[in-house]
Amino acid sequence: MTDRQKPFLDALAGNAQQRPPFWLMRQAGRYLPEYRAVRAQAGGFLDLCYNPELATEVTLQPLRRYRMDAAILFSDILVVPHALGQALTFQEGEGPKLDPVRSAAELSRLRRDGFHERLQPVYEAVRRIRGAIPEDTALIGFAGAPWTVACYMVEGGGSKEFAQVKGWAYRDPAGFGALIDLLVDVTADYLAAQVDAGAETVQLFDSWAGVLPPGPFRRWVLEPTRRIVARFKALHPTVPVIGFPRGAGLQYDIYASESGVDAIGLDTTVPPVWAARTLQTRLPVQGNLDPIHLVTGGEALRDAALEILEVFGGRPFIFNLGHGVVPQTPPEHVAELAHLLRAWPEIV
Ligand code: 1CP
Repeated sequence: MTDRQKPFLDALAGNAQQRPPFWLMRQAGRYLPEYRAVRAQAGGFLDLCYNPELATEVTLQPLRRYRMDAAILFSDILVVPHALGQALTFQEGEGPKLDPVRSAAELSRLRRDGFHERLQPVYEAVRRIRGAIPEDTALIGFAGAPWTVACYMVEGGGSKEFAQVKGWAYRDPAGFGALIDLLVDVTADYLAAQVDAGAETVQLFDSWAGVLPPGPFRRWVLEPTRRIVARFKALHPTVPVIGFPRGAGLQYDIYASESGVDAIGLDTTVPPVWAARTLQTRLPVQGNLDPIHLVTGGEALRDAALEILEVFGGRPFIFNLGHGVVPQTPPEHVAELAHLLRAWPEIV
């Protein structure tokens, strides 16, 4: 099947679709009972990420229910620091915990040799998923962008203030820059290896792009993204890259024009009319329904989805959420949304 026959890839190539293709960030996960069953069988969350058979199964689960236009590899952005040798655990209900790296001297704890060997199970999952998805469904690979991955590596887990990671970046930009440089290199190679294994596009998740002021945004979000895209494109010139600089606000504009990404993911706070005029005239956009609408459901969900479709529908567009599906989402509400998206524009 050619790209033109996969609506998701066709939209990424810059062609408007009669019915915009869709997928949902975190479309696999705890809101699905069948995910919770496999997760219990796997042991820990990381065991699931490194088990090609089970990672394939949970990747396919949402497609069976909702027939999204794209599958996203089931994994996590934190397998990259883990493969660099940083200790990582996921405690039930608590999120990730890492042994923090907070100075140039501590960078020596990270090792690049063996990186791809440790990630072999992920590449194997990509190969299996590609072989198992329907013909008209595309496969998305992904990684965290350096700034966001560094946030977890330096803070040692989730954070509210980002005081440790910002503190290091502001106090010692050369030392912190060495961590970012390392992440640029391994992330570009990691994404390229996912493509070698069968991924047809890749998304860079910069979930914490929105916490930096303008100067540091340029240096730690925009520049590293630009370098990853350049290094990745040297290996795979025709494979599209989707950037998702969550919370970037007014900086979405320079991110769209300077990062080199082929398409841009909009978070929930981005006004669609502004984005249609300012960003979508330059590149395909993806987004941006508030995931809480999938918790609420009903008329509010329907109205919000239709509003997004009406604003972005005539140009290259991929329908998605503005952030990931949350665990308390009733699966029936996702079914209602999928039904609406498959019926549009006839439904209105
Ligand atoms: O208990 C469980 O089952 C673990 C919950 C979970 C899941 C389902 C985590 C832990 N990660 C994932 C999968 C995941 N993570 C995917 C799978 C593909 C999909 O279906 O979309 C993806 C793309 C991610 C990416 C990810 N992990 C991001 C970027 C996107 C985002 O949500 O902002 C981030 C920031 C992470 C870190 C992470 N992993 C897991 C948690 C709970 C977190 C967030 C921690 C925090 O709140 O800071």
